[in-house]
Amino acid sequence: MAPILAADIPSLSLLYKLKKLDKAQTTPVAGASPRHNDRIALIRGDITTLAVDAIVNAANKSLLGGGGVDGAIHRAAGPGLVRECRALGGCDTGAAKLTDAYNLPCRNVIHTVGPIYDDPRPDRSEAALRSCYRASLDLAVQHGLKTIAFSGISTGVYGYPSLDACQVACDTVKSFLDQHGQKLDKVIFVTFETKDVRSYDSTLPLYFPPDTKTSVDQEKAAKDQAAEAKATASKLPDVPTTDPADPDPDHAQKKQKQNGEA
Ligand code: AR6
Repeated sequence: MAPILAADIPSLSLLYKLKKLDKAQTTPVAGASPRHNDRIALIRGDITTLAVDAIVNAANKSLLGGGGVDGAIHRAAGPGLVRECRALGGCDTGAAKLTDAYNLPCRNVIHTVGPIYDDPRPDRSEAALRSCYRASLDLAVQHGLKTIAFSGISTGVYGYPSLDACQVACDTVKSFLDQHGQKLDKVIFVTFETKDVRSYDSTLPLYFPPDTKTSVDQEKAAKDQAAEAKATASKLPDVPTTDPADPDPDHAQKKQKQNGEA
């Protein structure tokens, strides 16, 4: 499959314009605005096909590979990746480490270790998950990586409920962009399973709402255009309902003859 370039991954601004993403069904969170909508992007698919600066791997503490997205990344990268990971000495939950990408089309892989969801103490899981996003974004900026794609972290075998994890992801990325927005060109959320697609479709508009000013302007422009078209149409002559009379009666006969000859 041909790699997908960062520039070809639709931003939220575009998704709203194309009506591929609805505005929030409830009031957006406090402080939410459309200012990051050109920098946030959403795509459903296999993260290993993205030709971005960094993809973020939902790894385990060993960093030596596993199932899910971790397995897919190691398979696509080839054996060089696990060799480099062996030298890293593992990674703590909530932390992140950077490697080369080997056979992957991206430049680097950021490996982060999400929490195994702790049902009785969800606040602990939330703090660790927040830390994964924050540490990954920090690493990207430190290394001058401008486009970063996140798979779901902990939302597979680690059991973090998809909607809750999505809220943490959106909130942490929003706070980061509020502070360091200009240091990143694109933060891409990559969904894979339907549950995550639904979570992002309903949650993104709460943190990154559409630009209603633009929508109102666009609506006004469309109305103005329609009114202008109506006014122009009213000035046009009526469409004839009968054939025009031929000013040359011989011509009519000639035409009939020609048609008969043809
Ligand atoms: N591209 C994008 N997203 C994917 C892909 C893919 N190719 N494959 C799966 N996902 P998981 P975790 C999504 O289980 O819960 C591993 O064994 C998937 O739909 O990969 O953090 C590690 O070694 C889900 O939303 O990671 C660890 O031991 C998300 O990726 C453990 O699993 C994360 O699911 C980590 O568990």
